[in-house]
Amino acid sequence: MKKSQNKAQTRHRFAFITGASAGIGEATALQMAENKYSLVLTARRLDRLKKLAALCLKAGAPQVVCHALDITKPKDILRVAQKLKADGIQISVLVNNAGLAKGVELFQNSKQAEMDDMVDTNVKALLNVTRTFLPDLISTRGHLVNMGSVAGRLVYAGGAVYCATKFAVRAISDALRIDLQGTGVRVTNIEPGMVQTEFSLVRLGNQQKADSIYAGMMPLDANDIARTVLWCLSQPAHVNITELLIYPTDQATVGQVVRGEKSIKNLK
Ligand code: 8X3
Repeated sequence: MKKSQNKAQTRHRFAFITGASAGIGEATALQMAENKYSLVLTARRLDRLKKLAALCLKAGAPQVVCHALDITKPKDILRVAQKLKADGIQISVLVNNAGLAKGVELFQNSKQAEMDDMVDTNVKALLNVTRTFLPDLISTRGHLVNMGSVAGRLVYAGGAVYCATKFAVRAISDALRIDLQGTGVRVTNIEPGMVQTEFSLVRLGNQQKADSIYAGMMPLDANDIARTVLWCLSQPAHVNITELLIYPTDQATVGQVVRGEKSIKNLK
């Protein structure tokens, strides 16, 4: 057997998840594990990733590796990619989940650091991670899943920067679908509405304010979104779910939310 054939046989296919330490990333990792995916879990919080890795192995993932990664640092992305290559790990699913919102002030009152954080993480880092692993995705006819948002379709007061970044995620997804035509790589943009995770706490910096966003209504949870990711991945190779907008039943559009007795949780 030729050396190159031997090498090809020892390469293992993995799903790479950014922001896997909590929320949608964590739930997606666990559901992928239940569906027998091998996983590369990345986030800044390595201690949480290690705990999650143990759960994923228990849930059925054949192999799980963890890497502490700040995706806003291009050199760190390359370091992780080189390590994976050296370990014979090839990425066939990339879930660009990491992202954040900071602040809800009108743009004229917004802070430079918050703007940088959102643009650097939601746009530049997503592009850098994607470009790094596209060769793997192309050679495996893989699947790129971007975590967009309803904020990538509609704008709202105080959302100039966050919405711009999610509009960018939608544009990147649509443009890559064109660039990747003929490679077999699928590109999916998931666009959740209100999901109760650490998202609002990170955005508002205060648990009480974060809880008030979901008061009296029934938001989506991370597992609801993870389930849609798995459904997109489970389609046959000729089917590409290009985008999926998912609201809680209590949300009709941005800012239109029923609470209290009209909430799905209280309907008689
Ligand atoms: C989060 C949805 O409506 O808070 O991506 O912008 S929203």
